[in-house]
Amino acid sequence: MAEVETQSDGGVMTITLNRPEVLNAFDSAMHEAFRAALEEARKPEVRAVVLTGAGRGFCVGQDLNEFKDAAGDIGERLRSTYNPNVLALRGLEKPVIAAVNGPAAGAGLSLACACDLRLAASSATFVPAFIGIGLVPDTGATYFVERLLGYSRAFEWLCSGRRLSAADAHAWGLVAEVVAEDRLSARAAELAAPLAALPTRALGLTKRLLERAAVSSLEEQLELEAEFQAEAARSEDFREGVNAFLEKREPRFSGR
Ligand code: LHQ
Repeated sequence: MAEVETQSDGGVMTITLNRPEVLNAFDSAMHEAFRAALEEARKPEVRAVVLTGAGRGFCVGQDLNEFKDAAGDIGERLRSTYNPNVLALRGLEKPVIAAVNGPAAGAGLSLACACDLRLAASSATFVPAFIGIGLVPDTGATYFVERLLGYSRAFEWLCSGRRLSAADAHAWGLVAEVVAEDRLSARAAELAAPLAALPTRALGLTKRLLERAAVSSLEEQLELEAEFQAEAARSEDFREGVNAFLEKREPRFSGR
C-alpha cells in the first residue's frame, strides 16, 4: 500500500498521508512518497490541494520507532527530508487546505500550519509534541505558529506542548472551521472547488505577497506588489476577468 495516496477531482488534488497504524507518522518511505506527491501537485492542471490523513490521525510527525536504538544525525534528517518537503508544500503557487481529521502532532502540526487554511474535524487535536520528547519545534513550527498566533501564544503553546482541541484551535483562529468528523472530506471538497476555479496565478502571487508582508518595509512591499501585479496582468485570467466584467457575464478562469 502506498504511504501517500493522491487523487484528483477536477482541479483539486487530495494528498492523503497513509500510515494509519501510527497516525501517519513519517518514516523514510513516506517522506519520499510525499515528495513525489508534492511534485505532482505542481502541475498546472492542479489548481487547489487538500492535505489530509488516512484513518483517525492527520500526522504525528517523526515515527519514533526509527529512534528506538539511536536517533542519528537529526539535523541532517531535517535538512534532507522534512525541510525540502515543507518548502515544497509552502512553495505551491495555489491554495492548500489542511483537512485535519485527527491528531496533528510534531512535524505533522508544522505541515498543517504550513497550509493556507485549516479545516478541522471536531475530533482533531493539535499537539506541539516536540517539547514532550526534549526537542525544539521544527519543520517550520516556530515560523508558522508565531505568524499565525503571535509570540505570546506561540511561546506558551509550543513550550507547554499541550494538546489543543479543534474548538480551542478555532477560537484561536488557527483553524478556519470545525465540522463533524463524517463531514470533513465533503466540506474540504466544497471549500477547495471554488478556490480551484479562481485565477490561480493571481492567487499564488497573493500567497507570496502575504508571506513577504511580515518582513518588508512598506516601500519594499509596494514595489513587490507592482512587480507581481505586472505579472498577474500578463495572465489569460486577467483578460478573461476584464472581458467578463465588460460583457456582464460570469468569468471562466483557466488558471493560465
Ligand atoms: C506513533 C507516533 C509516533 C510512532 C503515535 N511515532 N508511533 C523530525 C525529525 C527528526 C527528528 C525529530 O523530530 C522531528 C519532528 C517531530 O515530529 S518530533 C515529534 C514526534 N511526535 C510525537 O512525539 C508524537 C507522539 N504521539 C503522541 O503524543 C500521541 O500519539 C498523540 C497525542 C499524537 C495522540 O494520542 P492518542 O490519540 O492517544 O493516540 P496514541 O498515542 O494511542 O497513538 C496511536 C498509535 O499510534 C499508537 O500505537 P499502538 O500500536 O499503541 O496503537 C502509538 O504508539 C502510535 N504513534 N505517534 N510519532
